[in-house]
Amino acid sequence: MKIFSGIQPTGAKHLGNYSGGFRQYAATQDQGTAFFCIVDLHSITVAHDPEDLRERTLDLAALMFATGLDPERSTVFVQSHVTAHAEAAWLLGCVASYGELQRMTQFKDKAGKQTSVSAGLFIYPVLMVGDILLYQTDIVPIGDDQRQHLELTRDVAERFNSRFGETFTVPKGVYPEAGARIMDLQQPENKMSTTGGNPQGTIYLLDPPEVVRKKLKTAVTDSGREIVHDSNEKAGISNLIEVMTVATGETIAEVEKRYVGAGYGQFKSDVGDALVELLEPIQARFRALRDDSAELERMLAIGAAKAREVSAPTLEKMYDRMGFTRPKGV
Ligand code: AQP
Repeated sequence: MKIFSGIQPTGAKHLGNYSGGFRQYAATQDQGTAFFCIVDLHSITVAHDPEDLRERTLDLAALMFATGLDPERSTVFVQSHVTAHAEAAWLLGCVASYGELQRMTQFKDKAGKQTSVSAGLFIYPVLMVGDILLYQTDIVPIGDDQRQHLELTRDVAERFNSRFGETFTVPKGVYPEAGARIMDLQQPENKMSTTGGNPQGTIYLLDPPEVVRKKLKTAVTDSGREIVHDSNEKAGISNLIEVMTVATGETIAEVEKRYVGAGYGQFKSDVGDALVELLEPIQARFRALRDDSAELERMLAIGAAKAREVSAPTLEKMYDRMGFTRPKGV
């Protein structure tokens, strides 16, 4: 089985990224041949600072290993180090339709918040389609916000296969049972987000313990008392229950049972403690890894070499099936 997922080196990574991303990467890496990609080409779809992008790329690599990716088992690499990704995006951009891309809700949300919208932001889902298909991926561990992009990937793969002949495995998305969409602690109707969220309602993975505890204490809830999961009526408390499941590995029912009769104040404080317990060892591992940039760069270079080797035959097949001549005899 082939596993692939990508994550952007944009901004500070948050608990939502941990829930839908990092922890699923570590959990799925044992199920087959796993590729985890730092999608730096995606990061330039919005205004960015070049120096910041370089630093964030290494930060993200360190976080991926700190949250449990094993370089012996998983291929961790940077998207721009493997030129097949940019090439596949062009070929697949001529298979995906303008109408499909116009329907992407993430594009509509992000474009609505900016005065200048790059063409890259519009076509970025096609880059993601290529990222996944180049590895003949069976499963893609992601959060709920990526569901529509994964559906697009499946549609484009099926269209390519029927138009040009069987070329791609059609991948399936894998979503966490609880915590597939962690919400902002201050605005529980919105997802916890790098670009669109409220920093006070966002738990960053590198937040110090006292900051984590404070953000939990001031989390928005409702006027009730019961710690029960009901996303429609009790969005804030339901989100905190899911945060607790992410921190402890319990199910929603187990958390509810443990807090029968307890008040919101105690619960919020316990969620804060559980998160600190989860994050402290990750932060310690992160600091140790990040201190040695040369070693991180070496690990990423090994990952890129493997990713190039595995993606190249699929890219060749795409060119061939689409009728391109290829350079020969040189
Ligand atoms: N709130 C979330 N709950 C669960 N999973 C989430 N993910 C993102 N937000 C949540 C998952 O994290 C993985 C990596 O995402 P990404 O950093 O590449 O970018 P994103 O999905 O666009 O989300 P961000 O980081 O919050 O950026 P914004 O919102 O600014 O675009 C993905 O698997 C994603 O599903």
